[in-house]
Amino acid sequence: MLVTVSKSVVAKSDIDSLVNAFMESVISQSTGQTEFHQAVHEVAKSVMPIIQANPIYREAKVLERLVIPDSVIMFRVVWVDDSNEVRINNGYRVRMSGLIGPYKGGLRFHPLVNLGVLKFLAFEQVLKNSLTTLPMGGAKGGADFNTKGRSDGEIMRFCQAFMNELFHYIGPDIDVPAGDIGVGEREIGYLYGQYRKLSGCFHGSITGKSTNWGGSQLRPEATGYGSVYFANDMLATRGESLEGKIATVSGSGNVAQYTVEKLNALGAKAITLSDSNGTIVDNDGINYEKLAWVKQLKNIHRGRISEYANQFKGSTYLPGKRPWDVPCDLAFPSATQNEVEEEDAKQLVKNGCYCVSEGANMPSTPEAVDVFLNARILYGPGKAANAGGVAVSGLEMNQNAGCMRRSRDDVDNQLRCIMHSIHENCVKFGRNGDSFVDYVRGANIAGFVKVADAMIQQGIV
Ligand code: NDP
Ligand code: 2IT
Repeated sequence: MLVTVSKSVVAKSDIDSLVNAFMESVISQSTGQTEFHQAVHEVAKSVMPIIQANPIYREAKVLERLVIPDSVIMFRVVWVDDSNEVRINNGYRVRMSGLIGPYKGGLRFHPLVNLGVLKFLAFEQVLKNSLTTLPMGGAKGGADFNTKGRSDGEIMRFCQAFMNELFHYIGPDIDVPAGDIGVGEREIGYLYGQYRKLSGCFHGSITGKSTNWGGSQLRPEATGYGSVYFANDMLATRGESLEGKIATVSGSGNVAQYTVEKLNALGAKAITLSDSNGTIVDNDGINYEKLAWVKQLKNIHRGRISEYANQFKGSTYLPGKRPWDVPCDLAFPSATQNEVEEEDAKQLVKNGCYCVSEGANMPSTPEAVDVFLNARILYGPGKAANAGGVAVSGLEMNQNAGCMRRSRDDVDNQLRCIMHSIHENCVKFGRNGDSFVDYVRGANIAGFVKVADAMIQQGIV
């Protein structure tokens, strides 16, 4: 480490003014990109004292440089739907920082995708990837394409059209995309097939591939499992474990499914799942058998979570609701950004929730984060708690480069070790004088320092 992070040399009010001035400049360069501003603001608040205490960072303008992408690729995606209508979508790849490794981060297909959303995700990815201890830069991409209601043929044609352009910009040492919302095993298959056709190579240029053709064991499970391991590590700081705890989980996609699976394995009881239409509550617990049914429903039949309540007696469906009113010990927001608002956070805390582990990226609004920190609960922000997914992607890159494969147990052990080291780093940089751990500050500083040091060491480029 090139700098000291022990104590702040500048008064809090001065730090606030510096953060405000910095944010004014960021906002003026990226008008309307509200999610990006939100992500940058949170990090700036954490790292400004370190920057002020270390002239080397200030003079090199590390933060100013980190918030402007290395490059942004924007492109047209044209494809033909099942009724022979020509469809047009916007495709993107935001390469935020390549300082510590090839660009790495997922692709999101969702109608709300825009440049600001992808910049926020790419910015978070830079610090998240830094936390994993693996050599990966940060990127994110995707399209404003809605996968819902589309046939397999339409999904395939869209993925092929998307890759027709993206393929110019990716490669195992350049940029390695993976999945995110709306991009799962099916989409990765079609994307990789087209990449292989165009490049004529079997490179590890995408992660999340099927284990039959170069994918890592446990990559589908990794984000959800990792988020539960992170919660377990947070609980251990209070001498507790997951055993017997009641958990609420939002979403019902990749991350939510494997969060529930690992909660079951470690003796906790998950009682909710959701989608953008509503929430199901099952006080008996979403056991393995019920989870297997959910996986079929979501991954094969592409159904809605409301169907759970028809299938399993004793469960209820709450249309239009999120899970945060349901009393629990632990909460795992695993759907999307800003899905936990201030009132939700207050309700969670009021009902006794004392541990939140974020499977999703930036699921809590800044006001909700303040509620958690002021209540001094265990709060694991997404860039730390959900880093297991990209960490196993990093292991997949490493296996592809070495033409080798790792066993499930090996990958699981590495995932546990990586989540544990992220937790340790958050504690190291986030522990307050009174021993409360502010995991937000810890994750931001630990992720930032490594990237900032790399920036200085690599010169003004
Ligand atoms: P999936 O597409 O598999 O599932 C997404 C789930 O979230 C669905 O249940 C979906 O419901 C719900 N959802 C999506 N958008 C919204 C919205 N605007 N409002 C309410 N619910 C919504 O995605 P993942 O499980 O992969 O991703 C979930 C979160 O985890 C995202 O924040 C992603 O960035 C993050 N993440 C994912 C990783 C991965 O490896 N996949 C790694 C790290 C983080 P509906 O069907 O109604 O849209
Ligand atoms: O947000 C994320 O970390 C991901 N969507 C996974 C990225 C990856 O490259 O595996």
